[in-house]
Amino acid sequence: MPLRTSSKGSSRVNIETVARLLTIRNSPILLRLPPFVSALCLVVGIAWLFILPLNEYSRQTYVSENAILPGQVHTYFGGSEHNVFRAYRHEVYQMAQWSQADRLAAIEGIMRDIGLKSARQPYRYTVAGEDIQGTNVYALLQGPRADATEAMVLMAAWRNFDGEINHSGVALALTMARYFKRWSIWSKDIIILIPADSTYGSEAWVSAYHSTATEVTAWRNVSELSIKAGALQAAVAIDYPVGPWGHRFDKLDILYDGINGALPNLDLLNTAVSIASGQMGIGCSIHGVAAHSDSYQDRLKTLARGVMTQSAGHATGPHSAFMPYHVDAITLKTVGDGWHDEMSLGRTTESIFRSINNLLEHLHQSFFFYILLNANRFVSIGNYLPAAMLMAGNFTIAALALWLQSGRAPMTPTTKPADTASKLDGLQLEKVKLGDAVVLVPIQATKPMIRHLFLPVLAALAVHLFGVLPLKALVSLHRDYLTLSLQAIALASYLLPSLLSILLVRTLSASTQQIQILQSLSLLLLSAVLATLATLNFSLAFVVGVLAWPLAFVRPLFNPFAASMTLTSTNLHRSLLLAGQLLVTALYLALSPATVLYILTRYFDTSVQWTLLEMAKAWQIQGVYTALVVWAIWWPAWIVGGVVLTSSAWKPRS
Ligand SMILES: *[C@@H]1O[C@H](CO)[C@@H](O)[C@H](O)[C@H]1NC(C)=O
Ligand SMILES: CC(=O)N[C@H]1CO[C@H](CO)[C@@H](O)[C@@H]1O
Repeated sequence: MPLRTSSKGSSRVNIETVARLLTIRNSPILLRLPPFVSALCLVVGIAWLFILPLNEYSRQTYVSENAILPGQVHTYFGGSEHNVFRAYRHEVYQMAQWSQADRLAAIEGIMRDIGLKSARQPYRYTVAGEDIQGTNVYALLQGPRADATEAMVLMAAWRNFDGEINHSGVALALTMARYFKRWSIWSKDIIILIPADSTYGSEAWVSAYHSTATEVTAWRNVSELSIKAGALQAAVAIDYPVGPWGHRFDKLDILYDGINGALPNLDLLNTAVSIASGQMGIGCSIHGVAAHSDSYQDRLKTLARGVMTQSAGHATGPHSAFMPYHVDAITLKTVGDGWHDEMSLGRTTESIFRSINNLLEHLHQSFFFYILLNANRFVSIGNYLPAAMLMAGNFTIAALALWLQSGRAPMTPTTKPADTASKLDGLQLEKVKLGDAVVLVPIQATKPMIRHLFLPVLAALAVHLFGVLPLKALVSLHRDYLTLSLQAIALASYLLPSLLSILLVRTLSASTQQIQILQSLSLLLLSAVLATLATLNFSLAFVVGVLAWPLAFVRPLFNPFAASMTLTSTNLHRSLLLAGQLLVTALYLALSPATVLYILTRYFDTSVQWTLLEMAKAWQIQGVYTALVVWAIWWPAWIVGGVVLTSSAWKPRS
């Protein structure tokens, strides 16, 4: 104990302070505290999301980039363009009945008639035995004032996100192209893109746009683009899924989630919202919450849907593929029955493009990290990030507490010194010689222990590496075997912990301490990954944090008291502890990654095979890392939780 003493008197004071501190350090309260702090983090973290919809924690959106000037221009789209649109719509409707080759030729023909250079891009992906192929058509409109360094993209996928043929969207994009061609104001090039399919067509196009050489592999054959322009500034997709006879819509649903939860600059979204609602009088919705009354409930519902979508990390429209390339992109999707027609949508699109055209540089002023509560209300990262950090903190605290525990063994009564002198605050004290003074310090309830790290570190590494197996199986097997392999993984998930703990405890005779260290390491890794992930994809970190929470609380099942070493456990305390353990165990068993996947497919009313196939395609083609987080981070941590839970069952009885 490094005590600096100048005189006898102050040394006595110091020694008394030390004795007090030692009392606190060993007080049963402090030893029991971590699980409560851990639980508090969890509760506060979840409660945090529920206060975000309040006015105090969210803000009205605003456009911070002055150059955009949303809605400041008069739009001219209308009148004769309406006839052009009707003609194109009719043509597009007919094309839907033709073969792909005829259709591509017809679309290219229209583009050439308008006076644009057009090109095709065939692509083909083979994932899980499924062929995804198509041919994108696109055309370049060279801005009369452009210097070929910047471009904007206007898209309308042939088949929209729901797989419907998007007649009016394609017709409108072609009409806009014809209309834009006559203007001399463009200081950026405009690319008109008709991807064959909303998700993979745009993915193939944008990835080819950003690569110089495309290599052909067994599963990926994406052709190079024969026409390219400058750096893409922004992309806007139109999704106007109505049949040949037209249809008036009520609102624009603005889709903005990108791959892995990346978001476009908030200014682009604000520009679209302020043009549509301010200038054109078209209401805007977010995440399909069409009847949004700006009440607390509606804001919370929007937030919840946003978190769900972002945590899945998959594409939500043609715009999603652009985000990984740092191109801000959104999709305008018409919804509902109302009185707005294609001309209003055309004018909105025109105004958005003219706003982007005004930009002198990439959108950079506003936020890239936000949660929307409504089309014009958002929460910025500073306000929501603590929720995910608390989730990660919950695991850190549990890990540190386990680490501290693993370094101390309970003192057996026989080793108590005989000259136990007196009692202070209910603690037993012993006389200790400190320097030339004799002081009373509390008897140590525990004694320090050397940690044996080799086995736990090796086990933690092995289990995490093992996580590659389910990941590999689920992303590379043929689609027919996906459901079966998930069943196998679910079964293995429930058997593996017991097998591993037999191996560790019986064969390798791992001690209670080593199991504690294993759990501590695994939780530490989980918390570090979640904290890092929170800054990239807040929702995924948060959702995994919530689903994995029992892992912070699982303790050896048949010996629940070993972990909480206190001298003064009463019967009530023991019963509470046991009840808590049973609750945690039940939740632990219910919340395995495979079980959660089954529950989610039930909830969203999709088939397991479809979900797994989509996950495999998203992982392989678009690099969606949700599957990696689930199988290489959450799943191993869950397995370790099970090892901890069952470890005491295999302990040889002495
Ligand atoms: C890749 O696609 C192109 C265009 O469809 C085709 O010509 C080529 O043969 C394909 N390559 C392979 C290896 O399949
Ligand atoms: C041909 C086709 O798929 N048309 C669809 C276009 O979108 C409308 C409305 O969503 C559907 O009802 C049509 O079937």
